[in-house]
Amino acid sequence: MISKLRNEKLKQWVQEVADLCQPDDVYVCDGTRKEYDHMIARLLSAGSATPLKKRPNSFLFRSDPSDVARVEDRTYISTPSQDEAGPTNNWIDPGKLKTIMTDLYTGCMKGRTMYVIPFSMGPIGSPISKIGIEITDSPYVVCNMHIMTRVGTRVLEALSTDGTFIPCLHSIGAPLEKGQKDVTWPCAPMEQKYISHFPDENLIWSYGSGYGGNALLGKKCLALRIASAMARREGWMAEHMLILRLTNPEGRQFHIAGAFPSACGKTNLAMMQPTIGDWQCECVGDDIAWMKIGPDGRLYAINPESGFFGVAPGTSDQSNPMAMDTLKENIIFTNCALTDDSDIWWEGMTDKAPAHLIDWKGNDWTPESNRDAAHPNARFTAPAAQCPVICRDWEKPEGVPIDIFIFGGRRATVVPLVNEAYNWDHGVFLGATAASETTSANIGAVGNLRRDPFAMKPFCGYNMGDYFQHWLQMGDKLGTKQPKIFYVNWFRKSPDGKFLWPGFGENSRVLKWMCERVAGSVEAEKTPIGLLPKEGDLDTTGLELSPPEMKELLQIDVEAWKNELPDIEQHFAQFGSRLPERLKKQLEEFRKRLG
Ligand code: GTP
Ligand code: SPV
Ligand code: MN
Repeated sequence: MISKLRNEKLKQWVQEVADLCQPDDVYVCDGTRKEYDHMIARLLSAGSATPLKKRPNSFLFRSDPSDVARVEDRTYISTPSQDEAGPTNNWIDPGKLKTIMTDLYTGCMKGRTMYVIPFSMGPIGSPISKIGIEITDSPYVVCNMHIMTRVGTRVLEALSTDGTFIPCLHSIGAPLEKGQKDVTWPCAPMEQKYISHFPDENLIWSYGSGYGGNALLGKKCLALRIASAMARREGWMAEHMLILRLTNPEGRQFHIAGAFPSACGKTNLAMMQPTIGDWQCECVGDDIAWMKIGPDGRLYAINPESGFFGVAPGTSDQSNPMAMDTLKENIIFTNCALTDDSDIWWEGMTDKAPAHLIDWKGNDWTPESNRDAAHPNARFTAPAAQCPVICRDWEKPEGVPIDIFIFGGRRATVVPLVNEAYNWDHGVFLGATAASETTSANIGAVGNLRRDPFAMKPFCGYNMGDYFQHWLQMGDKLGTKQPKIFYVNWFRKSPDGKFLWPGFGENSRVLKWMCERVAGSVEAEKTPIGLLPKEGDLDTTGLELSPPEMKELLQIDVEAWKNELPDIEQHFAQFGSRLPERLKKQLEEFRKRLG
């Protein structure tokens, strides 16, 4: 199989990895439906997959209860010096880390097949696209990569004999001794998990986990951590952003890119169905944007992925009907609950839970069970092309021109529904100081407030101080073609703990105001934190929201904002001399505006 590879570097690397990991056999993926079916058949016979009768070609997987989300504590940016990785990343010296991991990789694929997955992030052959090769011992990963990226022989053809690729080595870290029976979700214990990045070499080594961003290496590892470092070197941007097209009743298109932390609303906003008359929303991407300045000086974005790896809980016909329509066939569900009639269910899918389920751990469940039936980070893997509102231009190699950037997060208090930056530097300040309550997309405490600059804290492949500088420089290059920057919070709560804002499709009202700001058709209210909608400018027709509730949503409590200052100072202080002067200036101006 290896001898069939025509790219010398690839052939050599695959041989090296095979020698190290000692799999029983090696298989080079061709990306065909036949191959997918074959993998699924293997997973079915191993008991890892459950077919879903209600959804053609769809399967449920249950992970090991210890392997349910990304592991930020075990994720490393391994640059020659710790300073290059910066204060927001875990760091181990590359030599040391490679020694540790080479030890782990030695013989780690015994008893298993080693799959070689040629994949393209971005349309094959597009000048923006990058080719990766993932080596993995997980057929579940192969199936997911088929959906999430463009896999197969066409990629090898594009790579040709001398093309370059990003090597992504993955092992679940669970070799099988002769005669040893496999488990349904093999993985390694937490202390052996390593999700490692070597940005100087464009190299990814992942060990021990089979879940999501830990294992589908095209996504967070390549398209964000490695790509962000490449983007800085090459003068473009790799961001944790959804991309959507909004068309107003007059037919004018606005393209919006939004960065919210994990499980904070990107997928939902990307497929949102506007509740306001005659506005149309189309989805270009739900998680990652690669952006380059085009010949006209504007910023163009592509979605490097070809699927959605979306949060299942909370998804319903009410909250995200377009996602529900996408999920009808050809889907991989992971850690959802199983119904008695062979369908899936999760918290929030229906008002009333079914009377009986098999929960994500494989146990009987009833509404009296007092625990979640689906894991809070249960996910669906779905082909993007199946989304009824996928934008007709979603695979356009040159991308779509961005008019608006949105930052945001999950904040029960303090942060208003929407706020526009005074200018680019102020917008970068808003992104750099973004804070959000932690979610179950990472293994760790949920609900803790943390600074998550640009929603990139877990995904920036270099020093975050330099990343801020890169944003400022991109703004300088864009000049008058800069997108406008906004900050949103869909998650403000009333004193009795309820969300004040209805969210989901109603978020279109906020996007409409942004578009009107871009078009210059409405004024805005100057406040210490930024520009807010003037009374009556936010379209609330038909919304059951009382004037006091609306007031609370847009409320700016100056004292509460003053209380944020010490934390912002501390956050900035960790970057030392790498913190751009222009951001220090923004902080001082903010302090002055607060009085
Ligand atoms: P990742 O895939 O982890 O990057 O997450 P994401 O940013 O795409 O988040 P997603 O859209 O999947 O939303 C995560 C959770 O937030 C789901 O349970 C949603 O139902 C919920 N959510 C999304 N948008 C809104 C909103 O506007 N209001 C409220 N209250 N909840 C929302
Ligand atoms: C996220 O956590 O931001 C995700 C899910 O999009 S994962 O691919 O697991 O990182
Ligand atoms: Mn994400």
